[in-house]
Amino acid sequence: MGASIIPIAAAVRTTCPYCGVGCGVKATPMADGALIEGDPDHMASRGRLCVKGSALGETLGLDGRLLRPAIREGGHLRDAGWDEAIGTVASRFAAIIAEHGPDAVAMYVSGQLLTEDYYVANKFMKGYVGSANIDTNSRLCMSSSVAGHKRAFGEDLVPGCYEDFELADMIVLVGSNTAWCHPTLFQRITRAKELRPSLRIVAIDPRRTATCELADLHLPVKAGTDVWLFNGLLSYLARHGAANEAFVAAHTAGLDAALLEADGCADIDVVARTCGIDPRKLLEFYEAFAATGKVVTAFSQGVNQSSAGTDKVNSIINCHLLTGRIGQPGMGPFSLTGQPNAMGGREVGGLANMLAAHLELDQPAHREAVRGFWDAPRIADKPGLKAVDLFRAIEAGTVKAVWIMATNPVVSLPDADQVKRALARCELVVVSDVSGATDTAAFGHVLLPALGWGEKDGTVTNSERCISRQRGFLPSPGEARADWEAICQVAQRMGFQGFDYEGAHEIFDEHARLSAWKSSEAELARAFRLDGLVGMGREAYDALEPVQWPVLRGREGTPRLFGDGRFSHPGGKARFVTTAPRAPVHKTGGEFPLALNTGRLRDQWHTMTRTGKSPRLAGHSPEPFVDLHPHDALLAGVKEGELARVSSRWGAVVARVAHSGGIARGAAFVPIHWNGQTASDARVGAVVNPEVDPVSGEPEFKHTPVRVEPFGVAWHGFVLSRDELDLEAVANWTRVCGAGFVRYELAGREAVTPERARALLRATEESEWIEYEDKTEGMLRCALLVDGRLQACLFMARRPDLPSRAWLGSLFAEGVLSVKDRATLLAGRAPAQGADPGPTVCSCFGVGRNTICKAIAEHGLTDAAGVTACVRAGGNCGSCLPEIRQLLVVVRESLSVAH
Ligand SMILES: Nc1nc2c(c(=O)[nH]1)N[C@H]1C(S)=C(S)[C@@H](COP(=O)(O)OP(=O)(O)OC[C@H]3O[C@@H](n4cnc5c(=O)[nH]c(N)nc54)[C@H](O)[C@@H]3O)O[C@H]1N2
Ligand SMILES: Nc1nc2c(c(=O)[nH]1)N[C@H]1C(S)=C(S)[C@@H](COP(=O)(O)OP(=O)(O)OC[C@H]3O[C@@H](n4cnc5c(=O)[nH]c(N)nc54)[C@H](O)[C@@H]3O)O[C@H]1N2
Ligand code: SF4
Ligand SMILES: [Mo]
Repeated sequence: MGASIIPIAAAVRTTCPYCGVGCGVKATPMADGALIEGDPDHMASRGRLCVKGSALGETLGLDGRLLRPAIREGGHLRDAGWDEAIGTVASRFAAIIAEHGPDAVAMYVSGQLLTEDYYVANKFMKGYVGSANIDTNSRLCMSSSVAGHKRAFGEDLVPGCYEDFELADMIVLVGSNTAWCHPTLFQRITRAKELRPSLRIVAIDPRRTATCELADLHLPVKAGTDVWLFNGLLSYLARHGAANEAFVAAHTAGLDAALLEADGCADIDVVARTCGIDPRKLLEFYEAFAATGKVVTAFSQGVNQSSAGTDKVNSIINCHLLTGRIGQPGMGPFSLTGQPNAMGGREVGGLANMLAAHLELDQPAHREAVRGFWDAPRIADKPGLKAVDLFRAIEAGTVKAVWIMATNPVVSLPDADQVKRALARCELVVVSDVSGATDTAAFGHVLLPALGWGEKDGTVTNSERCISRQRGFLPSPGEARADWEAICQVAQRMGFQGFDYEGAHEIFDEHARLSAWKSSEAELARAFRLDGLVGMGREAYDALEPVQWPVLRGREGTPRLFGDGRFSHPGGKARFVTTAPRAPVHKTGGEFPLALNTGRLRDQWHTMTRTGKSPRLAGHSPEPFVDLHPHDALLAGVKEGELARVSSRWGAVVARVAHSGGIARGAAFVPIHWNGQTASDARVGAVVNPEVDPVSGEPEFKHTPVRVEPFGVAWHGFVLSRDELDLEAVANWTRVCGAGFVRYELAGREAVTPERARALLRATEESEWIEYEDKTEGMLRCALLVDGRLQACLFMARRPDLPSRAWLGSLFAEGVLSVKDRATLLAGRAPAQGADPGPTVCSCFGVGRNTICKAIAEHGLTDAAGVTACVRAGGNCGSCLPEIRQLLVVVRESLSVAH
């Protein structure tokens, strides 16, 4: 979609750069972009793409891209050549290391790097600089699962594969909004349930999310209480004859202690009360789990991002070990990875407490093996600083230089204002990014332009251990280079050997060889092995088909692990981990009565540097919001549709109050995507507490005590404008892109006069200005036309009930406005306009909520297929189908009330 129809080159098979499902993409370069389709031959997705994947073509433009290296001097950035930029990084790193030792420098990298980038970053830091001060945003994401797997299995291994979701008789989704965050996998689950309605789905999430629409049972667990719930389950299973005694005896250790602890949760009523769940529903879940052999328990950030995250993971795995439900088709614990290459990062040892190729930093034999393989001058011999501690050390001045690559910590770390303070103090901040204007780049002393998706080449590994190629299909823009090249050049300039690769294929080959290195020695045995991928030249690498590791012989992959009951701990047994339940560290109450939960929206990716470029994606949730229970809103004195300030001990944001109906009393939810570039006050990381899990170091992103209060303003408004505007002087703004315009939502205290409006919209003598002002109503509406075309318009009023942005937005696609359109421009409605379509539900076809509800009511539609047939919504990528199902319920309920 979006591109012209004449291909200029053959289609290239690649992998989506967003979530850990790792869908295959077929990209056909076009004169003005690329045609993006699903790859029917990719095992992870079989042709499916969600709305973010299908909108990739809209994100490839070069606007906003960082295209040449830059160096900050006297507070100002100036262009620099690569040679100078590399020289600066290398010499300053070397000088700091010489004076203060290797631990005075650090890298902070990302699960969005390719495996090859990640591999050299890790080799550079741990083998050559000689410090393990390299951590990654996976610390914020998967580290609790990594730690949980290691404790249970002896190695960081995800046992199952996506097919298991189709083979299961029950799928338990814990702390995972799968419908929005792993959409094509969710579609596979949906399809499996359509074919086999007996497939039971349980969702365990404090919010009623779109995922819950598919669930037979939703347990609205109180945030942070999952360990009680799963300890209760373990105890129930043991007491009701559900244990697989033969499996437990032959293949596990540690049950007695774990069970002794779990028996503390034997009373279902007590657990139900602690977790805030109806005891009958809890029992229903326990009974179903006990009675069903094929169970997959999939979990994500509601589990990982907790000060008890690692225990949550192990409390889940314990239940699978007790029942022996692991390693066989249709069953097992399943950690859903977030980023496209979260898994690849774990393979190369991107975390500060790992080595490489699943070898351990704290084992001298492992260290010596890796050092020997790299022929490195030294090897880090103690764990480095984990993300949150790393930025504390930067603020304290013990770490003096940091190289940040493919992540935006000023937005995504907890206590994010602390990150600003740290970077402002740091002697040398190097930022490698595709985007020039990020909150983090604003602190960079050296900016290095990276090749982005569609330009770079390498591999990624998805949630089911499937390694697949990302292939370039676009020319390298400006002077951008692959991240691995930038690292290798700095390494070489610092005099390090072993960084002269011909291409990504050589790095991959080294990575594969390291996985096999000395693996026959008992002390160095590990399951992560790529022996079969060793020795691929460029051609074979370029042709590599998706394959699941371990790859031992030939190109044969391994869909499942542990089928033989052998685990990676010495002795081959899995371990039960004793998990004592504990509540989140910071309690709600007093000044901060609500528990703030943060997470994702369907159509945005993290800090929006890429999805933010797509008008199609912007329509679904155009503004930051705080979702509250109406009762809490009442207590806080805030109203739906108005602005509220959400504050904690650490910081504050401003967001519009919403009542999704899916949130419990005592809780609040704010999405994570807005940042300093897209809103004046909506960087929610600033509010989030910096508490971490003691084992994994993963932050408690899902639970911060907050207060909500009215954010008083004198007026609300919006501006649509072809050009970006400077609205900083206005009290509060947020921004999204539209098709041919930028949309600003505004609110302020000081009234805007028509003169001020003219200045804000940049009216000139030549342009045409129309305005309507009603001072008694506090209303101002104006439009700026240039050569008869709409250039910008501004609408403001005392209350936030302003005209729909949809019709006004559509005028930017027009040339000279018709007389009729001009006449009703300031009414904000089309001359003969039907109803307002409402907020976008189906982003592919731009179908709004009101249109869908109307169709359901008028045509008596009863299922999503009927809605698609009637108004097209849901007919392309299917990402909106869960919401369409929600609307079917809502409309039917309202109709039955009416009758
Ligand atoms: N659209 C979209 N998709 C994405 C991403 C994106 O930015 N946008 N990012 C990707 C990445 S990196 C990641 S890590 C994944 C994350 O994928 P998910 O983990 O599915 O997403 P989140 O919205 O962070 O949180 C999941 C759910 O956990 C619930 N939760 C909160 N606290 C608790 C708790 O104590 N217990 C339980 N059981 N649940 C709780 C929240 O209410 C939320 O609905 O998504 C990936 N996919
Ligand atoms: N409050 C709260 N905070 C959270 C979370 C939460 O649930 N709640 N979730 C956490 C999780 S799970 C995650 S994964 C993080 C994500 O947080 P971040 O990693 O900070 O988010 P992104 O916006 O994905 O940042 C990626 C950056 O890399 C750039 N980039 C893209 N491609 C490339 C490339 O090829 N090379 C280089 N060098 N740069 C590139 C992008 O422009 C962007 O600036 O957020 C975490 N923060
Ligand atoms: S589900 Fe969507 S975001 Fe995730 S990999 Fe597939 S297309 Fe990309
Ligand atoms: Mo993540």
